[in-house]
Amino acid sequence: MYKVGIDIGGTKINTGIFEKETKKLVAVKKTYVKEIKNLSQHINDVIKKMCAQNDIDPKEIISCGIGIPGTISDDGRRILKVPNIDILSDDIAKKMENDLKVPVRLVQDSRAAAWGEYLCGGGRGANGVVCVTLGTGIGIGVVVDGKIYSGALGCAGELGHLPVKENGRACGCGKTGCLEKYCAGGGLDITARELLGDDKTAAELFEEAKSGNAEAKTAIEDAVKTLGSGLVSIVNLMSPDCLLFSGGLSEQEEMYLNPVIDYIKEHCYSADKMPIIKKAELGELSPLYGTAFIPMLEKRKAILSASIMCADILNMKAALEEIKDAGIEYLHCDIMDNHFVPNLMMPMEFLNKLRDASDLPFDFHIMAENPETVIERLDLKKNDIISVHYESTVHLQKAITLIKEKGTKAAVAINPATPLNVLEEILPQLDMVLIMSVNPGFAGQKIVESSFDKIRRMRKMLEERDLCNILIQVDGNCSFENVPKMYDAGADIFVVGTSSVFKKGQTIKDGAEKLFKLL
Ligand code: S6P
Ligand code: MG
Repeated sequence: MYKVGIDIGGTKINTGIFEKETKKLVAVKKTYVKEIKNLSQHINDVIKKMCAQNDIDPKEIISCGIGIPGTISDDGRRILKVPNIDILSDDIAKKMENDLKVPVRLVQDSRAAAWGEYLCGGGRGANGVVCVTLGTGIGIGVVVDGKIYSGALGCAGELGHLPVKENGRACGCGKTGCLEKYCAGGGLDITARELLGDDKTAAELFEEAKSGNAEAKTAIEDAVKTLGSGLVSIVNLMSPDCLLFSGGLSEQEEMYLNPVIDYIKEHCYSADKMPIIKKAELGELSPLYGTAFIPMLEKRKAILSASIMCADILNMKAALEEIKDAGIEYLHCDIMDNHFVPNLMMPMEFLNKLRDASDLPFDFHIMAENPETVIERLDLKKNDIISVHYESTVHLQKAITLIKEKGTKAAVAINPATPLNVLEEILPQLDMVLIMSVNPGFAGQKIVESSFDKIRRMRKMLEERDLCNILIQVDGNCSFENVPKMYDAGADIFVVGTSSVFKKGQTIKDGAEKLFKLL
């Protein structure tokens, strides 16, 4: 299996194909674009050509990450702001997904570079990696404790847009006097034009300084100090153990990179240890590694919740131990009142006994009229989930607020005939949606076939609303045959009962193992 990483710049597109397991880069190609009407089609053609040249079956490509020099929505699907290039359309991820037929996610390119270096380059083994890309602009990617840090508002690392001069040079971000307009390649190009003449570039500014032009030398020294001081603030704020430099301008080692590093070392606050400060190891390939392996494109985790009403009630203690041992993460506790559903199940006293016998979180599924009174009586712990049926109360929002006040996770369950649009208003307040794939009340029922499509539509609804943090649970006939299809449709948590882990003639552990292998 293969993963594709793409890095889109002002004029160039770098495309890499990686082996999924070994993270080995098996093919890389640089293409140049000026004005491309159909960028998605262009990239798709490049990938196809690369596959043909390297004997790769395109069907073996399982995902594609794209690095963008701008701000991206949390779910990696939309471009929010791109200061410097105009070849990108908002729906590039969607178009690429339609063309490639695999999941596609966007990531800010400097974050991708930091992630690539953290995984496979100079940041391996570090806990806090800051990677500074010195290119036409300045981008900073931050990795903390194994996670890309984006900040609460998604704009972490935008040091390039630190104001360093009042009423200074105009910047693509819409403001003036930004640090990158003085210290990045594009900024030094402007300095070169101002000092040496209209057709001059940053490269010539460095040449002039090397051959003794005092003005050029001072201009570069000023840029070193400005950049160095900005980076000291990053080091003092984040206290990383590794600070890396990549991008074209970092090749100017003698006159630029090394003095910047010296400045940081001289001025940053340190107690007993200094961060490692050096050039990134993967060069222009670091964003490719980072985009191909962004966590968002890793497989969704499949979670099992064991339906306690299906366990052997006479050997419950042993069953609870086996459930935990099998890697099942929740105890699904059905509460039925013989009104909302035609069955009666799990008295409070029994649930409390279960609580004492297992430290797994509970996944309460309330199938009762007046669910609010049931919620009030539950013995709850922080990581529990409570699902209330949409059909069981006219005061759904009140019930969800009550669950939240109890400090647990809140979910709404819907019956097979209930349409998804009833969730529209309440969705942002939820941690999970429970899709019933049988009519509630009994274990061992036949699946309602339309459930697969319902899960698919639910996943789409969450994606369109940037609500992918909400989990989708399915309850009813989560069998060995159905769970993989439910997972592919977009479900995360599977209530496992008589059709899989509690099937006769096999242990709970064997059943769970079999399911995990299928996913
Ligand atoms: C049924 C209840 C469920 C069942 C579970 C049984 O209304 O809400 O949680 O216990 O679905 O699973 P199975 O595999 O027997 O269908
Ligand atoms: Mg249930």
